[in-house]
Amino acid sequence: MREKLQKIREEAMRRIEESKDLNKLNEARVAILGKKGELTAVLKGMKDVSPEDRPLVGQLVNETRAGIERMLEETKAKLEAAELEVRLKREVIDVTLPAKRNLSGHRHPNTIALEEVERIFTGMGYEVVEGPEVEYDYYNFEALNIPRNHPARDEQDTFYINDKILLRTQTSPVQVREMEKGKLPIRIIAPGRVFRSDEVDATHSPSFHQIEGLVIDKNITFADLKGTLAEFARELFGTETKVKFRPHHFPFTEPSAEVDVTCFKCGGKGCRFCKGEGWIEILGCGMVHPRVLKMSGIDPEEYSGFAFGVGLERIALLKYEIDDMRLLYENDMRFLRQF
Ligand code: 2U9
Repeated sequence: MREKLQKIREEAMRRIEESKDLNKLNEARVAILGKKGELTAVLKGMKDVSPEDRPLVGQLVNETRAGIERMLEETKAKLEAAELEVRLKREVIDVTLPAKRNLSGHRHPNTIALEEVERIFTGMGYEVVEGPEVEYDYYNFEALNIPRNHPARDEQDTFYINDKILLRTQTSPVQVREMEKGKLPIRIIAPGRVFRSDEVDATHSPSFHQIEGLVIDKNITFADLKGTLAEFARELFGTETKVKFRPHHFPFTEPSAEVDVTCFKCGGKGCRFCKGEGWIEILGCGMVHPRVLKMSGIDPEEYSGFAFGVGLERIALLKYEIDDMRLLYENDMRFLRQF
C-alpha cells in the first residue's frame, strides 16, 4: 500500500509539474483528487483494509492527499504570479505620453446673445416668459390688430396646421396671453422660436428667434420706451452707443418706430461694416395700440404701455460679425468652435 501511495504521489507531482497554465493545473487537480482519481479509489477501498491496519493506512492516505494539495496550491500561486507578470509587461503605461484632451462643449452664439439680452432686461426688473410655438390664429394675428385680409398677413405668411391654428410668426402671442391674465402692471420679455414662410438666404430663415418686450402700467409714455431702449443699446453695444428712432408702422403699436444704433465699429463715422451709413438697424418698437389693449381686457384710458421686438439672430450676427445667418444653423464645428 505504501508503494502504491508513493506511486500515486509521484505520478501526481509529475502531472502538476507538467501543467503550464492555470487551466491545465485545474484539469490535473480534477484527475488526481476528483471522484474518478486514483486516490479516491484508494479511499473507497479502505473498507477492505483490516481494522488493525486501517489507522496507519488512513494516515498514509491523508498525508499523500495533503502533500498533493500543498503542491497544487504552490504551483497555482506560481502560475498566477507568472501570468500577472506577463500581463503587467503587456499592459505597460507610458506616463510620458501627452494626455488626451477632453473636448468640452460651450454655448451656441445664439444662446450667448440670448443670455446677454436676458441679463440686461432682468437687470431692469423684467420677467422672462415663454409660450407655445403652435398658436391660435387669434393670439398671433387677431388680438394684435391684424384681422383676416390685413396686408400684414402677407408679410408674415406662415405654416398653417388648420384654419385656426398655425406656427407663430412672432412671440407677441405670449404677451397677449399675459395681458389676458389681468395682472397689472406687466414688465416682461418673451424670447422664442418663430416661423415664417420664407426662403433660406444669408438673412432669412423659415425659423428664427425673437425677443419681444412688453411694459404696461399707468402713465407709461414714449419717453419710457426711449430711455429703456437707449439703455439696452448701451449695455449691448457699449456705453458710447447712441440710438435713433425712425417713424414706422406696425398694426399693433401706435406710434411705431424702428431703432438704429450708432455703428459700434466706427462710432458713427461710416465704415464697411455699416455700409457707410454710421447707423445699424436693430429693432422695432412702439406704444401698444389702444385697440390691442382693449381686446385683451385692459382699459386704454387707465393704462398705457410700450412694446419692442428684436431678432435674436440679428443681434448674434452683429455682435459676432457673422455675415451669413445660415452659419448659425449648420452646426459646423469649425464655425462653432470660434465662440
Ligand atoms: C403686444 C403688443 C405689441 C412687439 C413689437 C416689433 C415692434 C418689431 C420685429 C423685430 C425684428 C420682428 O424679429 S423681427 O422681424 N418686431 O419690430 N415687435 S413692436 O409688439 C407687441 C407685442 C405684443 C401685445
